[in-house]
Amino acid sequence: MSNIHFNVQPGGKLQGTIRVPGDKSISHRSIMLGSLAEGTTQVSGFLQGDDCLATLNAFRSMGVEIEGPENGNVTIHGVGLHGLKAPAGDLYMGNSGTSIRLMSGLMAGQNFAVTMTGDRSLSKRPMKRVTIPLSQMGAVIETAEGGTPPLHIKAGNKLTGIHYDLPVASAQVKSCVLLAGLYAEGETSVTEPAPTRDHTERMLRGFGYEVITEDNTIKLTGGGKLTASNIDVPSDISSAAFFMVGASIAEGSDLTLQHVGINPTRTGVIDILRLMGADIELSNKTEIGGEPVADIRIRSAKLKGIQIPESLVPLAIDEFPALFIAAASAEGKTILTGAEELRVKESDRIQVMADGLNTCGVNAKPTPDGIIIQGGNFSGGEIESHDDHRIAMSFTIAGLCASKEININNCNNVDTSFPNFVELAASVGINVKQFPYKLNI
Ligand code: SPQ
Repeated sequence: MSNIHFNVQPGGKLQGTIRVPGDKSISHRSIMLGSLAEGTTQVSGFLQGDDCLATLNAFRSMGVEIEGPENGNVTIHGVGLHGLKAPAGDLYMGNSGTSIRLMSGLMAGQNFAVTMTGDRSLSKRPMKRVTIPLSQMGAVIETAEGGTPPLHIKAGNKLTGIHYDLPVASAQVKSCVLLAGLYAEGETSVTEPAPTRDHTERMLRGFGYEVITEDNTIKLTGGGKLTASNIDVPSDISSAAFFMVGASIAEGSDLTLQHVGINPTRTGVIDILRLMGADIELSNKTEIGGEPVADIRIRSAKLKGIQIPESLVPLAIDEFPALFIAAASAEGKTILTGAEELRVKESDRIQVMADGLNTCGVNAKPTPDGIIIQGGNFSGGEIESHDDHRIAMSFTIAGLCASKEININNCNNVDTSFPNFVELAASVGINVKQFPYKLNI
């Protein structure tokens, strides 16, 4: 595959009304629960990005009949919790941490062995956070040295429910343990140190499974069944975030993003931008399939640097690369702490963003658990994305506040979460071009 890079010319403003693609987290979960449900699940608004397609292909290779995706529509003929078949080969999860971590919980409950692999970036990410609780439940899982993929999950180990205190605020670990709990004897419960995205709990309930949430503890009992339920996936607030930041920092902008998921466990980016002085208005609030959605209108505003409240960190965890661009164009200093998790995403997002900002002449100092960014002049330069879609997209919107061109290397992985990013960004006013050019064939 050729190395795709983006060229971004400085300046521009964002105007218009757009709809960004479907939510990645909800799309993954729709395939997982739809496959394991009894009956047929229709999904609309499904994100046709590489990550969610990795999940879809994995279930197909375990015997689930799945039609689509076509224009975001997927039909899943569920096989029930015990209807999966052994795949012919390894399950390739590409770049997707959500696929490998959530599916390790599900695979631990099967009566066949599975090996899950990933790309260069995923093969560096920590998996002990899921293998430790799963082995406490009775699963037998081997990892590569250092606790990274591939994961070899042995067949047919009987699982028993546990209570698990999550050592990190992670929706993937929480979901992994709860999904394994579907196959475990007795009750499985997890307590999280801070609220994280709750799409798994909401969707399980939507499929008729009892999940009890009491304060920060979530519990369910194994041995039940999932009943098929249709899912309308809202637009991904993590994808919307690039445009929220872009419209805030580019003078003269007025942009509306339609039908965006505003689940309160995901809206930290709105709270942080508002604390920085952003002009963000929510309208047409409604609830679809158990998930709140709204239209979001953003008008440009003078942003100021802030100390980001640590309580908002898990609620905006994927939006920090974009928020660092907002901080770089704001007046004054922005300080982030309590965000060490950013170091174990698709890249070390603290270091990689600091390097890129420094390249562009911004004073950004990484700290063990965060970053200090002095807002001010943003020139331009050559950026390495380190296989990380969110780094590539963040430096694309940075063009709006840059004084020189920005070239971003290795942007192939933008397709993992936002396949039409360049076209949509260009259509609302970002001066971005992709090389080699995308061929419409
Ligand atoms: O799937 P992946 O690669 O882990 O994707 C990321 C992202 O930026 O798209 C993280 F790098 O999102 C995670 C998110 O950070 C998706 C997710 C989920 O769907 O449950 C939860 C978060 O991860 P974690 O480790 O905090 O639970």
